[in-house]
Amino acid sequence: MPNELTPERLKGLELREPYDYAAGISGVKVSLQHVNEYMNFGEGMHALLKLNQKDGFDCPGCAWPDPDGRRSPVAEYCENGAKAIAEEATKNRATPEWFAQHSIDELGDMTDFELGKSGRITQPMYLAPGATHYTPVSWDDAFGIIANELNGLDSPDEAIFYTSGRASNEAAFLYQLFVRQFGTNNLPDCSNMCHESTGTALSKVIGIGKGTTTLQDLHEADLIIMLGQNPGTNHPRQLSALKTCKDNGGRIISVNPLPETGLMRFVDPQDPINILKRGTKLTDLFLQVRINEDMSLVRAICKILWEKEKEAPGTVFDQEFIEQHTAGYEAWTNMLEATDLEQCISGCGIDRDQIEEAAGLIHGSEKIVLCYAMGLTQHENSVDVIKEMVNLLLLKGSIGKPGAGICPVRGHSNVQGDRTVGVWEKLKPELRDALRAHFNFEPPEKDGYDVVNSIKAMGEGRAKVFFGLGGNFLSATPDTVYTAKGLRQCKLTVHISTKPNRSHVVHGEQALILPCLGRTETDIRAQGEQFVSCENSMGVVQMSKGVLKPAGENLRSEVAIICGLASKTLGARSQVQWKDMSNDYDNVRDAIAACVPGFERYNERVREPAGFYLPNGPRNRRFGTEDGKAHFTVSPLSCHILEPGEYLMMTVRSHDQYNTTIYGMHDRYRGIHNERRIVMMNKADMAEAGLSTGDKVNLSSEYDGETRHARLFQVVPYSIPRGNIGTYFPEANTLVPITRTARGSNTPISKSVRVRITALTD
Ligand SMILES: Nc1nc2c(c(=O)[nH]1)N[C@H]1C(S)=C(S)[C@@H](COP(=O)(O)OP(=O)(O)OC[C@H]3O[C@@H](n4cnc5c(=O)[nH]c(N)nc54)[C@H](O)[C@@H]3O)O[C@H]1N2
Ligand SMILES: Nc1nc2c(c(=O)[nH]1)N[C@H]1C(S)=C(S)[C@@H](COP(=O)(O)OP(=O)(O)OC[C@H]3O[C@@H](n4cnc5c(=O)[nH]c(N)nc54)[C@H](O)[C@@H]3O)O[C@H]1N2
Ligand code: SF4
Ligand SMILES: [Mo]
Repeated sequence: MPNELTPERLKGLELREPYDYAAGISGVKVSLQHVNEYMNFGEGMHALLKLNQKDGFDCPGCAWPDPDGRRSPVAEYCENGAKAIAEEATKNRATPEWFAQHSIDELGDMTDFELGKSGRITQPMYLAPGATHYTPVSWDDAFGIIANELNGLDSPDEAIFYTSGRASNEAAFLYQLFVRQFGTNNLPDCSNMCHESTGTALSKVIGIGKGTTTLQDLHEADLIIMLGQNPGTNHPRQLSALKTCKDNGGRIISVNPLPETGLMRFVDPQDPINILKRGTKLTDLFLQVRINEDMSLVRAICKILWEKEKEAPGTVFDQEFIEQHTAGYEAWTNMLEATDLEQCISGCGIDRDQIEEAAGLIHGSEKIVLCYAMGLTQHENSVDVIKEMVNLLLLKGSIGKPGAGICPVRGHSNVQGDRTVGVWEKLKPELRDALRAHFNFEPPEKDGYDVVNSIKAMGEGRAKVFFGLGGNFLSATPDTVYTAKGLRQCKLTVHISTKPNRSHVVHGEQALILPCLGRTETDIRAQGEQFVSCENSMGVVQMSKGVLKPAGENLRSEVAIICGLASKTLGARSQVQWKDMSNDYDNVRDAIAACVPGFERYNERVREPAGFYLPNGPRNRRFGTEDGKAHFTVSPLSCHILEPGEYLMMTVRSHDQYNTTIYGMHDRYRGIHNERRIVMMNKADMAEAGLSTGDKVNLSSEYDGETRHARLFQVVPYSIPRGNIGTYFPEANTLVPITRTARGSNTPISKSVRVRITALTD
């Protein structure tokens, strides 16, 4: 019996030397190969020329910002962006005939790669109770089925409305408005699994749940510290910003359990001289930290700096900044006084000399930027870890001045914007008041379910309808077997999607797929051609206007789908002019401007060529905390007690995927080809466990008396600290326990799962 949750099949592992530089000509070649293989070439080139241009569309890849000023007229994108375009604007179609040819069981037997490559969905599809195949359905009937189920629930809180971070501001705002008028705050989003720990930590200590830097700050920094991030793969144009920093004389420290290629050397494919010089060395100091031991590393650095500060007060710390703008300094230095440096050094697993060197670089820098991503956010103590990073910046006064600040690098292209316009399971009182005043209804007050609580609610039968605005809930979430059980218990599961994915295959009693337009496509409504807008990682809101012909005649925009569904479901209960909203998105933006601070004159400002910056107090040292100060905090160090035979596992992305969408089978930079069911392992650990390269193993994790399994993986020797292993997301998600999450943010612990390895004898 095949495993439909993550088909356990091996493809033929091939190992090569990891790359020693990122991008360069091979990146361009791979971009064009993808465009050529999956798209009509003329359309592909047309789309690429408009990607990230001021009159074009926002890249559906990551949330890295575009330059404010001049943009390259031909190529303001990277390999990842080109792949995202090729994936969305593919010439393949998952038509009703395709669905007729493949039963649900057959779809379940496909790998994620095979499912995604079937192409764009062209027609709303319905899976009736007990049916073996999805069949086409009209939009009207689809809305009727959903409205019926929703209105038949005992309570609005029995429905869950998930959002993935690709949805535009316009779609996201209308979605949360619909959901709140329907009567619930059950608005989990991918952010719950991503930068929720950032939002929780930063709003506490600096009074805003976002980063404080601009692109210019990275260019001007004396020192950039990169922690828990793999930019060569996941935010490739960040490498250009790092290169500019180096060109301007800046330094870079990288902290990662893996020596990621993109952190080491960058060959700018657009700069012939740079290519001839074999590129730019990025990292000056690489610190190969143990998984989840960043806190002991930073604590050690702070302790060293504190000792120096005591010797010559005012020469290391920025005492003026500390005095004027911070709170909690005394408690923090008291804690440093009591800190055992040796314990921190042995905890992080890095040589003392290297830690001293890092402390020296920090000491000698006036302007420090600290960038991080999932390597810091997906652990049990992530909120504390991020606060510890802020401590480091505060002691140097490196926040709220040019060339300095904290830079949580966001994932999905509009994940930050979705949150800004109200997608959150917690409804802020200010937004609640604004929605009430503007739309004349009483929004619900009680917090809704986040991702983890949604899964539990479905698993325990408290939620019965699951609705997804984009994303792939089953594969992206932890504890795949348990999540599947929850989805299967639902009466109805619905997805607004562009392409088939596993969440369509593991379904409720009835299921619907509503196919939508993508970013690349033109969106013509009754009032003419529309555009949408997105907020990037640095808080800039910009318009995005597609250029390609839609993948099918029967597709609708996300905005149109939400408006159609809302009027069908709410009827006379709603006074919102859903039709006007869907005919002319200026109406949606006017509503956002009326309800969300920072969007004043939205329609006017979004039409300016590079968009506009949202307000960000900490950029000007105005901290939105209760006392107006930035806060030093004291947290306990990480503590992982591994039993013999246990390893700490992180789940990471390969170079050839976008989250659960698998572009291909090549993790090119790491030299791992043709196989995703792999375990990266230290050679000494392999020897100790009697394992050789390519050996087949099963993995298991045990938490709270329950054992979870991921079967049939192959061992790959890799440069990784002892006791640590790495696997790919989503194949290893079955091992991530739903019962353990980050304290304060409830984010799954996808980067620190205790795992055992069992060799298979075949
Ligand atoms: N091509 C591509 N681009 C993407 C995505 C994609 O899937 N593909 N996904 C998008 C999304 S939604 C997101 S959130 C981002 C994700 O971007 P990243 O956060 O870069 O993604 P991950 O692969 O999860 O990598 C995390 C990095 O953290 C390191 N790491 C793991 N644990 C630790 C730790 O305890 N400490 C430290 N210091 N490092 C650690 C890993 O070795 C790895 O280098 O990328 C976005 N961009
Ligand atoms: N183990 C482990 N798990 C993780 C992570 C990890 O590092 N490790 N990372 C977490 C993170 S950071 C994130 S953000 C989540 C991602 O979780 P999700 O956002 O739920 O997952 P994606 O794979 O990005 O969603 C892909 C699907 O979105 C649909 N789609 C694509 N474009 C569009 C569009 O324009 N509109 C609509 N409506 N649909 C579209 C397609 O059908 C596609 O199959 O996963 C999390 N899960
Ligand atoms: S860095 Fe991110 S946003 Fe920029 S082109 Fe690449 S994938 Fe797109
Ligand atoms: Mo993410």
